[in-house]
Amino acid sequence: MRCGAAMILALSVMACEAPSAPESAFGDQAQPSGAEAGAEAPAQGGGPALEELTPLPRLDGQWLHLSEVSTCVDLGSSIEQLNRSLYLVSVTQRPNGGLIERWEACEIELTPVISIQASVPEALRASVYPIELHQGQATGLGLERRYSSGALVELWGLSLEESVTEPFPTEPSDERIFDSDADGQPGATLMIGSACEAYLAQRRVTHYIGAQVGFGRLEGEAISSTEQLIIDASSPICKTPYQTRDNPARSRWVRVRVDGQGGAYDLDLDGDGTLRCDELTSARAELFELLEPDDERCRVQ
Ligand SMILES: [Ca+2]
Repeated sequence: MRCGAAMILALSVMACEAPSAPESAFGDQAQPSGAEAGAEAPAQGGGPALEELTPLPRLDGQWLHLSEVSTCVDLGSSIEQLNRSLYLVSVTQRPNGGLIERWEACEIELTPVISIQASVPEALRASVYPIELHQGQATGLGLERRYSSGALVELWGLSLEESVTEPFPTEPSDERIFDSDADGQPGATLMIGSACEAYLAQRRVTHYIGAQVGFGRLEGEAISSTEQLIIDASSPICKTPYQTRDNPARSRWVRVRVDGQGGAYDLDLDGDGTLRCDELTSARAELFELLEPDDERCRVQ
């Protein structure tokens, strides 16, 4: 059984919880060994059946993490823009629950604003990621498990000593701005539409907080704040800054184990023992239901 995208955590817990095992004349069959369950569980299509899965004591392993962060763009009326980022997160959990996480961004998608599609070039993605984070914490087991990522700081075209608290640059001449994607233009280059390039500095700080809601699946809120300074552009039309607001009530994340442990999804499709982004992006549609932009959700209540 699979869990639908859950706006409401409580509903999702109910939807994903494993059914209690029926009384059996053959003893307890709900404890298969992890490796065998993994080999037998279907990795694709409908996903593994919950009753065949083995609860895992720690979060160690590899996870596909979809972050959907909502921003409201105020251009006369308010328009919702979603940043859908798909990360491969490799997790090591210490005995105290402290987490070492390596975040690789496989895909960063921005939904269009008034039909203009911004896109993140490969050079920008490769210059920023992976990010290693040592702030996460997990406590509890199974559906009691709670998770916090700590501050994931994504700096584009920018170098800061105090990455969260240092004041963000306000002038293009700020010496902390640098050509991080090495394309000869200041800061990081974002494509605006198909022809225009914007050169910018950006800081995004995100805390992912949530809970385990089913086998190999965590969900929760994304508390995220983005600052941006447009330094220059290849055409004046791309240089226009616009007012944006963070929209935390719509921002959320879902994380699914994809390394096959305990009967989880195994997205090592070519069986070479490593997970690569090209194996993962095709699974996005299968594993996650996406939010769609809804400008109504940008009205100030
Ligand atoms: Ca650059």
